[in-house]
Formats: sequence, structure tokens, C-alpha cells
Amino acid sequence: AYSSTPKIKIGSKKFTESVILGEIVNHLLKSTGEQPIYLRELGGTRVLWNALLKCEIDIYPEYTGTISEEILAGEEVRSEEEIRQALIKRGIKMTDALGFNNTYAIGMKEEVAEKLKIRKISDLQRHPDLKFGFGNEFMDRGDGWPILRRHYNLPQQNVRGLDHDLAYRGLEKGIIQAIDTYSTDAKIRYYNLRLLEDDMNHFPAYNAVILYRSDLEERAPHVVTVLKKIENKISRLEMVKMNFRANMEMIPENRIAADFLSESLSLE
Ligand code: PBE
Repeated sequence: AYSSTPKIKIGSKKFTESVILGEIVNHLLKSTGEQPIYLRELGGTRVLWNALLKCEIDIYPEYTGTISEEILAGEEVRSEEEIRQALIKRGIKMTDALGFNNTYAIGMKEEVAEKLKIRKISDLQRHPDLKFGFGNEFMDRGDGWPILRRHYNLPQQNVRGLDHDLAYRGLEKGIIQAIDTYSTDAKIRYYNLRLLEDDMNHFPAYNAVILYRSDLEERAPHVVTVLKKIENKISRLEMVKMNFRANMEMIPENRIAADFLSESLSLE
């Protein structure tokens, strides 16, 4: 039905949860008769954001804290309203929150943390010899390691950047003692990690939302309408479960998305 108009392009970042959310959007659009193109795992935040600005994609899942701390770094936007205003100036709109916060959290093996009596991030000040392995994006984001280190006055020098999914194995092998986890990662429980309390409030809330180009409102209003169906519909627990199915049970993301829409939204 829409064959004469350009297809809508959806993007996602290079980690499981983003791919699942992108698939959910993909399925939602198909349910309206669209034939979207899904470009999964395009890269990190900067790649996705620039692709959205350049019309290379029309839609992708993002997180409020990432918008305020990294995408709009330096603009001092904090509230949801300020974020919306700043986005509109750039031709971008944001759905309401999907229903869960996926914050960064510093994670350590439970036994190691217990032995060293580390419960909060500030406790790391007393252990300069610990080795850290952080996701490449976290190594150099507006809310990442350089700022975290300054905020908490952390002394560690042995800090390396690595692939987020590999970081868990590095912890397991004892090559590193702390990593940046995403709080909805299914692996946190699997590897029995302790998430350190952010006792000096470095991290903001990272509520999942969907970003889309404002021009969709005229080009494809039904798309904007259908995106609203997942506002406030994905709980933290539900997201952790979906990540678990992908990471631990190796179920394809598009199947997970289809199951979510039929079971939780009674769609399809
Ligand atoms: N997050 C937390 C990051 C990665 C970890 C989901 C908010 C992001 O993709 O922006």
C-alpha cells in the first residue's frame, strides 16, 4: 500500500536490548501495513543519533539519561520537558517512557566485593589496585568513566575498554574486578554480580523511549500512533526476561519481539 513512498528505516545499537526493542518497533510497524527496513546493530549512541539526524534512519530506541548526558552533553537538559524541547529543535520527537530504567551500574563478583567490603562506588577509593574493564562506549561518554572517576575521585589506573558482552567473561576469569553493567542485563544474576550503590548520584535515570523523526507525523501518522502502544507497557522485569531469552537461551530477537506483542499487548 505504501510502495510508492520510501520505506521507513528503523535502527538499533549494538547490544541485545536495543536489538529487541528495534524488533518490537519493526513488528509494530508491520502490523500497520508498513514494510520497514530494520538496520540492526548499527553501532553506538553517536552512530545512531547521527543517522537519525541525517535521515538515514527514522526511528530508534534510546534512553533519557543518554539523551541528556551524552547526545545533548553540555546543554544542561535534565527534565523530560527540557529534553523534548531540545529534541524538537532538531526535528526529533520522543515517545513517553516505555516503562523501565536501564541504568549503568558498576558490577563486581559478589565474593570479591564481599571480601573487600565494597558496597558503594565510593568504597572503590580504598582499592587503587583493582582492574576495571569498561565497554568501549562507557570509556568515553558524557556520563562515562572519565567523569565517574572525577566525580568519585577514584585512583584506579588499570582500566581498559572492551566489548560489553565480553566484559562479563573477563570478570568471571578474574582478569578484571569491576565492569559497567546495564541494570537490565540478564547476565547480572547469572554471574552473581553485586551492583555497587551510586552513593554520590553520578548516574541519572535512563528510561527507555523511542526516538523518531518529526516528519513521520505527516508522512506516516499511523506509525506515530502505533508506537504509543508500547508506552508504559514494558516493565523492568519483562525487559530482563526478554534479555535473558536472547542472551541465555539464544532465542532470536524477532521471535522475542513477536512473543512480547502477542502475550503482553495481545497484538498479532
Ligand atoms: N544504557 C545503559 C546505555 C547503555 C547502558 C542502556 C542507558 C545506552 O545505550 O545508552
